[in-house]
Amino acid sequence: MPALVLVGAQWGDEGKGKATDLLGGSVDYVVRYQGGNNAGHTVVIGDQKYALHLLPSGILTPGCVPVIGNGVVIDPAVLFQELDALTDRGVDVSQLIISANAHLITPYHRTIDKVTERFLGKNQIGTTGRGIGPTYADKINRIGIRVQDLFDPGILAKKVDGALRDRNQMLVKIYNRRAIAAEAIVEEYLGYAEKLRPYVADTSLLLNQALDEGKVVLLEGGQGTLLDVDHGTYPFVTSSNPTAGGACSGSGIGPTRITRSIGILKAYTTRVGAGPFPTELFDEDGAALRRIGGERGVTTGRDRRCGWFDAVIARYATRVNGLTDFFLTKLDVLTGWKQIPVCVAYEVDGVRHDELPMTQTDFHHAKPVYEYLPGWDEDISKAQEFSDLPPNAQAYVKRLEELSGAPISAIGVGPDRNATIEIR
Ligand code: 2SA
Ligand code: GDP
Ligand code: MG
Repeated sequence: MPALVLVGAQWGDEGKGKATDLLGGSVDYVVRYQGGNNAGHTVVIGDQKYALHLLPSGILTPGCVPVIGNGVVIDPAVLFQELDALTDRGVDVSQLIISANAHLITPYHRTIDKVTERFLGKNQIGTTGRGIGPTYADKINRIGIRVQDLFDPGILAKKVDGALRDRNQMLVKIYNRRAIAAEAIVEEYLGYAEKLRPYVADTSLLLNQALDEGKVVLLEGGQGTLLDVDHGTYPFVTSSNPTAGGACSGSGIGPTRITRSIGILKAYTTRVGAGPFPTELFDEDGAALRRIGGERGVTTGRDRRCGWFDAVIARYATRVNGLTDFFLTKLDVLTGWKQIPVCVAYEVDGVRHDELPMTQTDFHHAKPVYEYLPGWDEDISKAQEFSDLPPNAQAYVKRLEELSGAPISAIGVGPDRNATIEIR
């Protein structure tokens, strides 16, 4: 039986939290497969708003088992803060399962994230400062700390000591910072061991057994396609693979199990952090999208950069994720514009590009080629059927579908779980 994957089709914050929550009722497991508490996934249920960072959005659906897969990086202090906050609000978190192979973010990863960013000056990536990049760097360097290491104090002490040897030299000599003491970190992290133990399992084994039994597994991506370390706007990316391929390596599920790959696509574009963004707006339209769309980072509170819809990016997301369909979100935010520009291609030094340019240099110089679609004034936030939308809104959706290369199966017209048009 199937696994399905849900990925951000742009630079993140497309509304993946809401989409995961929507699907939660029809799936048995929801799995985070990459990233960590850099993510900010918002779910609105009636008058209750939840901001999830590390936990899968499926944690809010009773009966659905939330899983933190091996590809995720975990800050244990944040994990317990998030679990406690949900418990205080009456959410049952006892079903959570955490991979023994997931890597741990430590205070030195957070410190290195912050000092390296500061050192880059105006060339900053604009990271969330949560220690994500340095933790993945240690994983790839084979000096990372994994969840299972907490259950072997000798190994933990050896690993923290080993990792800090080089890191302390760097902190002291290059960044003029104080060295970090290994003992304090080992003591703090051993303190998490018994609290974590009940949640820890071989998640790959459990998920594959669940699939064998006919259960449905939803793999929930964080960030987005253009923030992928391989397929995104490198180096202005996160340090993991949010794209659909990452769902396999980050969960231990084989690609033949995945039958659906859903791209979450905002009806316009946003980005938080530095890096190229061809349709970015620096005028009143950009400010209006930010204001009406509430475009502010869920984790850091930073203003998001805003721009018009970019179909080149949507087509690219279809291709690199093998998307079967899209959820189009935040269509309601576009109500009130006389006409809405849609980027259909780029121009780079006088040459038209219908696909993402091969080189970073060309992408940095890409100028959008716009098509202008007529807008609508009617309030669409109560629409429940596609036919409830005004004709110009219908035409906008149809054109985006045509340009993006995969069918749109749901449309978001408001933050609430129910403010959704499902297209059958
Ligand atoms: P990092 O911290 O190493 O992952 O940062 C590297 C880049 O990835 C971007 N990034 C994000 N972009 C959009 N949304 C994210 N989550 C939060 C949200 C962001 C926030 O939901 O609003 O609150 O600022 C997210 N996480 C990472 C980041 O901006 C860097 O460009
Ligand atoms: P994620 O990281 O992809 O889960 O997205 P975020 O939660 O960071 O940002 C999406 C924001 O848009 C959240 O505040 C959601 O509540 C909100 N949202 C999601 N879908 C819709 C929609 O269709 N319309 C409106 N107006 N807001 C939406
Ligand atoms: Mg977000």
